[in-house]
Amino acid sequence: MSVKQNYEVAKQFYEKWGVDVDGALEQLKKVPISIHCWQGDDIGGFEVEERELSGGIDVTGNYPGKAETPEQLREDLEKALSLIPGKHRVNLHAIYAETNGEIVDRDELKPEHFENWVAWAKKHELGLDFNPTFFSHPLSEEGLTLAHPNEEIRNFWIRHGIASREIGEYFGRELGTSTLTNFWMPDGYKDIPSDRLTPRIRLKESLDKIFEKEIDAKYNVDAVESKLFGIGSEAFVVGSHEFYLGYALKNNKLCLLDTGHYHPTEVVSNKISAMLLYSDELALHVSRPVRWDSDHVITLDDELKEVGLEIVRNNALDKVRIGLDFFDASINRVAAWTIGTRNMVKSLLNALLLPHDHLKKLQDEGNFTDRLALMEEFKTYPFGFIWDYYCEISGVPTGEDWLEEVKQYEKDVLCKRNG
Ligand code: RNT
Ligand code: ZN
Repeated sequence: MSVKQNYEVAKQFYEKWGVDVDGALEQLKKVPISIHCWQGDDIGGFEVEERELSGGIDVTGNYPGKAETPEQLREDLEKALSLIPGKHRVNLHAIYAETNGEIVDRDELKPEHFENWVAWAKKHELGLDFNPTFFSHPLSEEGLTLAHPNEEIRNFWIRHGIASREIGEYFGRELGTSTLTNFWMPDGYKDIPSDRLTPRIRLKESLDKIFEKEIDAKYNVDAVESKLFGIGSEAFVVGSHEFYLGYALKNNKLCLLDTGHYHPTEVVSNKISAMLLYSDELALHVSRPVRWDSDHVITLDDELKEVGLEIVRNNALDKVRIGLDFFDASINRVAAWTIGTRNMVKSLLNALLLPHDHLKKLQDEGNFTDRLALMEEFKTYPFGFIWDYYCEISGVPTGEDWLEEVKQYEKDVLCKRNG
C-alpha cells in the first residue's frame, strides 16, 4: 500500500466524525515552529572569547560533530529543516553574532553582526526570532544581571537588552515577518533571600528602560520568560511566573511559557486558555523536563499532545508563538532537532484531526462517559498514516526514513569535523 492509499483509508476514520482532513493539513502547513539554533552547538555561540556556559542551565554529552562555525551550524540546520515538514523559523541567541574575529561586547551588538544570518534566512525563506544572552559572561557570574544591585552592571545589561530589540526589529524588517525577541534572565539566589522585593523592583525598572522605545509589532514583539529555579538559583528566581505574567499583561508584552519552568505537576497546557482570556498572544518554549529543567528533546508524550490540543481547540494557532527549547549533546544533534520538531508538528496534527465541537458538546451535556470513551478511542486512530502523507506531500521523508539521511550526513559531514 502506498502512503497515499494508506492516507485515503485513514482519512475515512476521521471523516466519520466530520473532520476535514485535507483542510487540517492545509492549516498545519501554515504553522511555523521556531527552531532554536542552540541545540546545534550546545549553546556555545561564536563569541571571540571562549566562555563557559552559565546561567544555571546545562548541556550534557559529547556526541561528535558539533557545529563549530556559523557555516556549520547553518549547514546542520538546513539538514534538519529538510527532514521536517512545513515552513519554519529559526531562533537565534545574541552569542551567535558574527563579528569577523573582532571582540564586540554584548552591549555593542548591532544588526550588522547578524547580516549572514539574515541573508541565509532570506535564501531559505525562514523567519528569525531572537534572544538577548544574559548568561555565559563575566558580568553575569554573580547570578544577577538586570536585578544586580550594582548600577553599572545593570546598565550594561540594559544596553544589551536595547541592542537586542534593535536586532529583532532589523530581522523583522528584512524578512517581512515579525520577530519574537524573548527575554530570559538567570537572576536569582542559591539560598533563601532576606529581601525578595528589592531585586524584583530592580528587574522591573531595568525592563522598563529596555522597553522604552516603541517598536512596530510588525517588526518586533517582545516576550518575557519566567523560571522556577536553576542551578545556583534554587531558592529564589527574581523573574518568577507571577512576576512576568503581571509584567506582560500590564506592559503589553508576550508572556513566554517554558514547559520546563514550573512545578513538577504543574503543566503549561493548562495555562494557555487561562492566559489567552487576558492576552491576545503568548509564546512557548516547548521542552521536556526530566526531574528538573533538564531540557531533554521533546517526545510525543501526553503533555506535548495536550499543548497541541489546547492551541488547536481554542483556535489559537495564530495566537501562540511556538518555539522549542531543548539541548542534548548525548545524541546526534541534527537528529535531536528533527525528532523534537517533528514531534511538535505531530502534536498539532493530532489535535487538528479531532472533532472538537462534538467533544465540547459532550462535556456541556455532562456526558462524561462518551467524552472519555471517545478521547481514548481516538488515541488509536490511524494517525500515523495521515502523518506520513503530510510528510510525503511536504517533500520530506516519511516514517523513520529520515534517520538514514541523518546517519549518512553524520558520516559525510559531522564525523569529518574536529569536534
Ligand atoms: C533557561 C531558559 C532559556 C534558555 C535559552 C538558551 O532555563 O529556558 O530560554 O534555555 O535561552
Ligand atoms: Zn526557555
